[in-house]
Amino acid sequence: MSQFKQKFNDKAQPLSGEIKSFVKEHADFALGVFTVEDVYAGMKGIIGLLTETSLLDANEGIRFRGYTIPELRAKLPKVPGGTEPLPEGLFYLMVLGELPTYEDVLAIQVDWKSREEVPAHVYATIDALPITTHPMTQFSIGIMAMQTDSHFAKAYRDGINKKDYWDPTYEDVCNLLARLPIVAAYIYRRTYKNNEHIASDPKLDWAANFAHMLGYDQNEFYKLMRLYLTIHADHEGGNVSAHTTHLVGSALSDPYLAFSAAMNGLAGPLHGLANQEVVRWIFELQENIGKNPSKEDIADYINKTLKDGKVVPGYGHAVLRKTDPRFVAQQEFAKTYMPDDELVNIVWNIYEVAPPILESTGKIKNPWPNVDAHSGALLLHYGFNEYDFYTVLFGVSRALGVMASLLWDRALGLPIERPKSVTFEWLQKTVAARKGNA
Ligand code: HAX
Repeated sequence: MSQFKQKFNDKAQPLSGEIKSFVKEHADFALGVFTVEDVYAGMKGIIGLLTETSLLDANEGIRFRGYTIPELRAKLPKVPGGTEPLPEGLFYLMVLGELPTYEDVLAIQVDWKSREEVPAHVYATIDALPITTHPMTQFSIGIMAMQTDSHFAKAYRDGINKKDYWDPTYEDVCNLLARLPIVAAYIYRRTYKNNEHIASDPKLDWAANFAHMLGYDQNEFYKLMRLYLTIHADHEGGNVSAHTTHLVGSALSDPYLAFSAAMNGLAGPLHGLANQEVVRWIFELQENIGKNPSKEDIADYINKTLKDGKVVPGYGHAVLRKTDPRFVAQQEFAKTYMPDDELVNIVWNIYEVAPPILESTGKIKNPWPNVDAHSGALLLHYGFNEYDFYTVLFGVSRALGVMASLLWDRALGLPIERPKSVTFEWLQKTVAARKGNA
């Protein structure tokens, strides 16, 4: 057993017991009330999930195991002479709750390299799809095709004891993380680059190797990928992709089934697909108004978007109420490497113009940019212009957080998820009965 896997088990066993006694002792402690409005508001704000890997504050933004994004950029191990954190190190932190050394990260790299072999039928399954299939659909199907290798599914069929669920889950999680960049790069090269594929480079770290297999070998692009795959990894447990992983996994569906389902949620335009929608929206703006729109032009186009009953992609959030620190991290990267880039400057002008307009509607709770408002412009700077693919990059990163959480779900023995639903008639009758009694 690797040191990392052993360390996880050493932590998980006692914590599982500690949580059980905590829940027993404080079972009746109320954490909030919910209202009729909450029932119709997508359960926002209702505390009903346990996720150890990260915690989101509406004003401050995300903390991964207590660390903000600037802290992660400073404290997580980097390649020698590097400036951005290695996302494998974030996975270590999310799983174990402690910062890794560079050697710890190298050990994960070595382990994942040994798991890279993707079964041939996965490529054949993807190849059977029309080339015009959206990359997220190809990605989700590719993940499903890998499910034939699930250690968890096999162990369950063979009658595994529930206290050991975490072990085959660990194997699936590591295999999936090792293989995702390979499958994603395969889809990219198949769809946009004449089916000319690039082999994995055993000398490169996870993010740089992904960039390499996609066909982007500039050192600066490696840096961008390390940052990108770090900041998109996790956003506590209630967002659609994290929640879906947990929900599907709670039925003891294996990590492949759970993660593929999560990717179908990430592919929605109100969630991860927003990153491609932002670029599409800016290109439409340029087509309609001109290559270099003024701030007034941008304001007019935002107003038109709202009048047409559409959302302004990249703005708003279900939890955040301030500029997303993931937007800020990308802005800082752009200020360092591409301050004069035309599209980046449009993104920055939108940031100046959009919030007051969105706020003036009186209904949009968060007028500030989210992670997706900036990411496309950075990729375009390096010639990565196939924006339909951007959500796949997000998906590869998101796997780090949701797979770390799924591992904990199985180690803690979390139960099947089954919230209560009611009908409108039930609500009407319940409200009337309570009011009648008041
Ligand atoms: N443009 C226009 N209208 C917006 C808006 C935006 N950017 N953000 C919110 N609104 C609207 C909502 O559609 C809603 O309108 P109705 O009452 O007519 O239905 C109203 O304002 C209230 O919404 P809210 O409470 O402020 O926001 P929600 O929690 O319901 O939704 C969303 C949060 C992120 C889905 C929303 O802000 C949105 O659609 N943003 C644009 C799409 C986007 O950028 N998504 C990515 C979010 C981050 C993420 O998950 N990345 O993966």
